Amino acid sequence: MSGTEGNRAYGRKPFRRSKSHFTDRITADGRDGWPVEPGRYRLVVSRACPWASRVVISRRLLGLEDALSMAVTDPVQDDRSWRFTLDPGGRDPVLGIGFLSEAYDAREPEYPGGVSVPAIVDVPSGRLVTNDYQRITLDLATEWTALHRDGAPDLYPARLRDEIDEVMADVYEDVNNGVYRAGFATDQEEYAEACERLFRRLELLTERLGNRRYLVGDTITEADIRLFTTLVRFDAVYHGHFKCNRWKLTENQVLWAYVRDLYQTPGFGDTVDFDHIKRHYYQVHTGINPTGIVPLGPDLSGWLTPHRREELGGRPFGDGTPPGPIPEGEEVPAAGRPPEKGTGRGTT
Ligand SMILES: N[C@@H](CCC(=O)N[C@@H](CS)C(=O)NCC(=O)O)C(=O)O
Repeated sequence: MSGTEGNRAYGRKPFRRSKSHFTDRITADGRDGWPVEPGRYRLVVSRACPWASRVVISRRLLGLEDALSMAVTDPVQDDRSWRFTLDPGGRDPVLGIGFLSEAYDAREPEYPGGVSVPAIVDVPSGRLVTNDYQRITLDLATEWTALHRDGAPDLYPARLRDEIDEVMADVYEDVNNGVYRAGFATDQEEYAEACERLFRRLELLTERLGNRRYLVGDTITEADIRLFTTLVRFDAVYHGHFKCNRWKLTENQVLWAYVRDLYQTPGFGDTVDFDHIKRHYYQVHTGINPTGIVPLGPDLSGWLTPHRREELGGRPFGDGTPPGPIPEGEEVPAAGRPPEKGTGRGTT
């Protein structure tokens, strides 16, 4: 694929998110030909990407790190899209490829669509299985249960699914995708409409989260993961780069505390790389940031401050337990994390 999401979108047409093309599912019964199996598949992500980050968080919360290995791409694509330049020799050590597009081509030669993350690749054949970002996390929660860790939370409880789906649909339309519609708008009206809807929805979510710790029920669910991955990027990229600047998250007491609470919950913040996030958005979308300059701010030190959301009650993991430490080799480098107290490390 040539070009990138941002640059493709910077034309005369309104921003439209393309449908995921490969929608095979990896299931317990293997009905699409892809049974759940430990060690068989490789998850390919960019830590910059909010859709991929959902999967990174779910995989951690559910303790699937050993069962489903993970490849992290360079946050900055080139004209062949996502690449494994962070790995020795520029190749993913498990798949042996330099570009994610090779797995797409192995699945469908001359595949004409975009190469996107998250993607799951079948290791033995090197073929892409799915890039269906709306489905992958739901399947990790409901189809991969045999491989979940002891104490894994139920992220998509059957009795709450209708409510979770409803919340997620609004969050998707106005927030997850809303920031992109605002950022890649090509006329004033389109931008204003997306921006109005985004902030209207954020106000409604503020009301909802004012007296309850999580979006649905009293535990963390898929709905929180999906809202988190947009909110955690808000001040760093959406506020400036995408012009979603009616207010900053740090100016909204409720949402700022909500997102900090999640950030400080094992499995959330320990997957976030602010350095990858900023470099990807500001350097790749040259249509809306032609100089490619990456801003130095914002100051990240607030992410680790007390949030006091535990006073609202709630049981983050329900009857389960938090995940253990990040597996060796998957730690986010210091450049992508807020400065630890007393280190005097900078703001980026
Ligand atoms: N699969 C979806 C959603 C996933 C997605 O948009 N991922 C982005 C990164 S955040 C991506 O890989 N875009 C392709 C590109 O920028 O080249 C899509 O194609 O729109």
